[in-house]
Amino acid sequence: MSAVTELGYLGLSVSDLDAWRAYATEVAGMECFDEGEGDRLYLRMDLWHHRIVLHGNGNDDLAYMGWRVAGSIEFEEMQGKLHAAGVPFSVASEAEAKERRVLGLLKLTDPGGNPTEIFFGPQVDVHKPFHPGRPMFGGFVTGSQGLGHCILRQDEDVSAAVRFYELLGLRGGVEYHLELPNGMVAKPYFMHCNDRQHSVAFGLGPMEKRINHLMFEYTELDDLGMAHDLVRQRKIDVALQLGKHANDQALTFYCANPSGWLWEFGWGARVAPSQQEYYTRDIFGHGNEAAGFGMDVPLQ
Ligand code: MBD
Ligand code: FE
Repeated sequence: MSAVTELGYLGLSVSDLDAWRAYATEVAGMECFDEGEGDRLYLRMDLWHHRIVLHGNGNDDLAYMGWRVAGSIEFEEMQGKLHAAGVPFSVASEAEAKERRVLGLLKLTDPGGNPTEIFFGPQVDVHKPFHPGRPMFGGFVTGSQGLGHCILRQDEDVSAAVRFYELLGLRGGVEYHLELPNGMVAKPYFMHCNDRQHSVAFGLGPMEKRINHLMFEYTELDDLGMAHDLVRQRKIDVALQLGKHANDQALTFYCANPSGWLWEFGWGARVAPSQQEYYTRDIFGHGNEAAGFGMDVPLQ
């Protein structure tokens, strides 16, 4: 049965392309380039043509996310699965696929209203070494684990989102019970499709934007440390301080990006365990700092 294999790319709508270029390169260390289109910048994290497109059209939110399937056979099978489940989708034109730098593409919407794409055959520029936007000790963890993970808005119906992502081929479950000050218990839901412990999660509560955060991971601890120094020097808002998550056991911190939502900078995640567990807090750290980013959950 066809299943997605990785979170392959993201499109972000942004209002300040210059601020984004500086943040993505000088702080995060991604490679940034444009191809003269005038309305967008590309961010590179490995040998792919890009992993992130910054569209300068002003929404400051997630524009779309791209889930990969292995090849054309799996792409056909996925269409059959979606059709049988009664999930509406449209197969993109050749021009649209070319715009995304993929061989085939379909578009649909997840139950939270998040624009979702399923593709195969990304353009990989193996002739063009990854050139980080600032000096880096290593690179980004991508490969078969995709570019990272996202926490998405699914405020209407988390179970509908679970069914949707299960249909795409992800698996997962509730991994935390977090007691909130108001006596309620948050039960966030984490889903994976490869060794990355989770590629998508939801159920942290109501969200203003489609996306709460994007997490990406450095191969070297020193690159996370350097990013942390740069974030502190530039006085960028830190929503969650350095800490280690119980589920993926990555050392991470969360800071504001120029669109006012969060990037989670990480290092050292473990691979997904094969059986479900749940936790009541993180291992250490992740103390709340800057408020207003939808991350006021008690992980300590
Ligand atoms: C994560 O990556 C995360 O963002 C939260 C809130 C909890 C566990 C792992
Ligand atoms: Fe996260």
